[in-house]
Amino acid sequence: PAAIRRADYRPPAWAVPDIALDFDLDPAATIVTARLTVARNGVADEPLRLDGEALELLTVSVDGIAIDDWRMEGDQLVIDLPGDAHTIETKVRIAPDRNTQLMGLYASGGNLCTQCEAEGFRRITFFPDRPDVLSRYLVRLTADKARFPVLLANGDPIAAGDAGDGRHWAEWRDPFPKPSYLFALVAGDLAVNRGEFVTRSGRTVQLGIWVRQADIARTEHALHALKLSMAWDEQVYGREYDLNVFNIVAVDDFNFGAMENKGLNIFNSRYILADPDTATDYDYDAIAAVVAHEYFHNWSGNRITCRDWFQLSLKEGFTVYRDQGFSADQGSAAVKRIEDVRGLRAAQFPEDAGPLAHPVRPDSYIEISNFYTATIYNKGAELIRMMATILGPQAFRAATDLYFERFDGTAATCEDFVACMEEASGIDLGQFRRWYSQAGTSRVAASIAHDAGEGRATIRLAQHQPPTPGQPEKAAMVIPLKLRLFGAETGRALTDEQLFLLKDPAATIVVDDVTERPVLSINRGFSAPVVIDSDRSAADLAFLARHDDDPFARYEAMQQLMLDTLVAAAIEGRADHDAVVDAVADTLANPDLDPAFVAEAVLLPSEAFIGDQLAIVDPDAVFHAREALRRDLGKRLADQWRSAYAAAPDGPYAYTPAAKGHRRLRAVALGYIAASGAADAAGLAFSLFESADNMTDRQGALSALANGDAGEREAALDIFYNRYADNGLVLDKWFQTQALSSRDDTGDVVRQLAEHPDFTLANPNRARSLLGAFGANQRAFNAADGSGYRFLADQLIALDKLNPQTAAKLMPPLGRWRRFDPNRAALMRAELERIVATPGLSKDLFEQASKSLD
Ligand code: HT7
Ligand code: ZN
Repeated sequence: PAAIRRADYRPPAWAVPDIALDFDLDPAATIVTARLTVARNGVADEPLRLDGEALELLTVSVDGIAIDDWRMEGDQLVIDLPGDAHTIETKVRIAPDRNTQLMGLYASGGNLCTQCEAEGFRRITFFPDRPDVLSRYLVRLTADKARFPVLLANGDPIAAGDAGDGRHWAEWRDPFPKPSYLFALVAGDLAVNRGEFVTRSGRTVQLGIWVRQADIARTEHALHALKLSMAWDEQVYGREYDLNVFNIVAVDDFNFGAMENKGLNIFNSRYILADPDTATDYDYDAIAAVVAHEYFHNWSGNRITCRDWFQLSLKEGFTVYRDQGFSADQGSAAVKRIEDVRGLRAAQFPEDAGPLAHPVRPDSYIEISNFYTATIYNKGAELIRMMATILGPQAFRAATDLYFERFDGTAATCEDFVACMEEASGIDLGQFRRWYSQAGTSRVAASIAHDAGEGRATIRLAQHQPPTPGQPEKAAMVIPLKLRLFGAETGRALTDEQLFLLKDPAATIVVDDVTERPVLSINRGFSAPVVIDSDRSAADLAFLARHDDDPFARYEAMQQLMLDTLVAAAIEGRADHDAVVDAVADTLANPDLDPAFVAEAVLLPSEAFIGDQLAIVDPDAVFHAREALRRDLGKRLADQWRSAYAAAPDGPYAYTPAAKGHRRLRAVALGYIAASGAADAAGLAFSLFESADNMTDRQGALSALANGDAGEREAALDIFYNRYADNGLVLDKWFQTQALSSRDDTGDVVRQLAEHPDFTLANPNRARSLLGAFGANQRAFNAADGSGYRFLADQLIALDKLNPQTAAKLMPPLGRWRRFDPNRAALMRAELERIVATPGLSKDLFEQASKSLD
């Protein structure tokens, strides 16, 4: 398959100012009639080209007259048109119930719904399916009234009626011109939880969360989050909602988290449905974040969209930054930052260091669905955060105001966004633009020297840009680093916090009046998404873990201390745990710290992150080093873990920041008690499992049991399964918990679970719960005999036939062969070669697998 290049962008030859769509809905055979008004866009002689995929074309007419001199060029319907403005009508037949890719119009749980981003609209009707063609949509839906009593589309409802023969119809109009990827419809038997929001200018918006009747009681949290999001966007960004209705529909079969279709968001049900019995605190947080994210897209994505898919981070990076700000404002901003950085390191850093590394604004792709990545989303958000840091809050807000005002109603570029940042602040971001074009995670070497006689500290910084595929050489970046010095003897701050912009390959900062040995606190708040290589001793890291006033820097010092200890243990088998044990003990004993922060700070880095620090990953050595430290911490701090476990106040479940923090710390403490090998650990976990009134505690207990081999393990897994057998989202947790287990037999268990009657590749959540979790289980997946690789490749080949997007998203663990020993590397490569050689492979999986072999 051919690559599409950013440099080849050309404006569309034809505009489509208006489209009227008529759907005669039937799961087996839906007829779609599309009437497009088309207008030549300045370029003479260009025929009209309409994208289409898997469509059965029935008729074509131009200006009301049927024609047959159209032609197909690949997947494009090409029509030569004499004039500059015409009306084109096409009629096609599609089969939603055979659509297993879940792109275009498809069936889920007996209902019909759509997913059009990025290129799904072409699977519904012929259209210039590119984000820079903006149209006003008028949509008429007709369907069987008993089977599909609810008919929804974008915009506002304008009319509805009876169509006879047990059928009915509804019309919706969206007054805001939008690209085809934001089109949506839903037809189904759905119940609604309704609400209202009064905007700051006094308009009342009707809100609706649509789910199957049995789930209606689990929609309150999402509705509440939606109202909070609408108010937050008004207060923080001055953005008001613009239609009279805002609907959200939850579906069980969905390739992603959710979709921001104008006025009709469609969600994976896991990001809507919650009650204390079935959803963890993590789920509650994720629901609020995704509801906010999709809502915020109404401005950053819908009112201003992307010129082309290379600009995807324009909407996604900015919107992630916005949803991170929203979540930070709902609870502990420090804990939120820690969670976000942990997520970036788990998903984006490995991407940047591997064969699929790409810039935040890529230069080419084969299949755009493969570029909905942590780099576009999360690193993209870090770029916005760095600009906000460099500009300061007032100039940043002025810049976003300018951006929203200037580009409203248009399809814009990342460059347009950066230019607004520059114009509103007067700050030159010329060098900063490299963050958009250069892939890879920058590294900064940092050291500090102290001349006690002169009272002078000298900080030396040097940046390094590692090579990535297609980018062997790179230029220096501008790296915003927040710095502060602390006195090793007194523990007091020696300087204010300073923002230093590292622009050159190397720089020196001299600080005078430093009268005691300074300890360097650097990249505070994770001000830049880089790796800091510093030679700080264990004692200095422990010092910062105790004294730094920036909570992120404090957490970071603790993590670095743990990481240094674990890397030394994995490489040399040396196990000097004292500094870590002391620092964890101190943190647990500090009454001034928020339990939610403590829970994060005392958690060991993941096996994968430890592996990322090694030249060649030895999964068994990493696992054993980490387990040994966990056991030691569990044993040596036994009393403190027991106190932390018991400290959570009793009482019914409440979703408040304080209660969440206590539950988190309880789960972490339970993990350490279990790791210590205490005789009563399984009993403790089982009794929490049985007595808990909420899923957070219950799942925490189940995970602790799932890692061990006490008799309670099987009992808990059975009870859990039987209790939630008819709740797909909770069953996903049952599969996932077993696939993440640290037991020796996890590979076998996962292979058996793939044969379980409840396992299916047809549902993306279920596929991800087993295969995604297994791919993330470093030791189990990387079994030396290659059984994990073979299993995943078999599953991906089978999944590719049903749902190529989901298969391609689950492939990256197989592409990490360069990071492993020659034996594992050869086994992984053999599976990648087998995938690439599979007849009929999708371009989604082909792109991922072939690039991973290079
Ligand atoms: N903008 C949405 C992306 C999305 C998507 C992409 C590819 C295939 C299916 C998809 N469903 C949703 C989600 C978001 O970032 O808000
Ligand atoms: Zn998004």
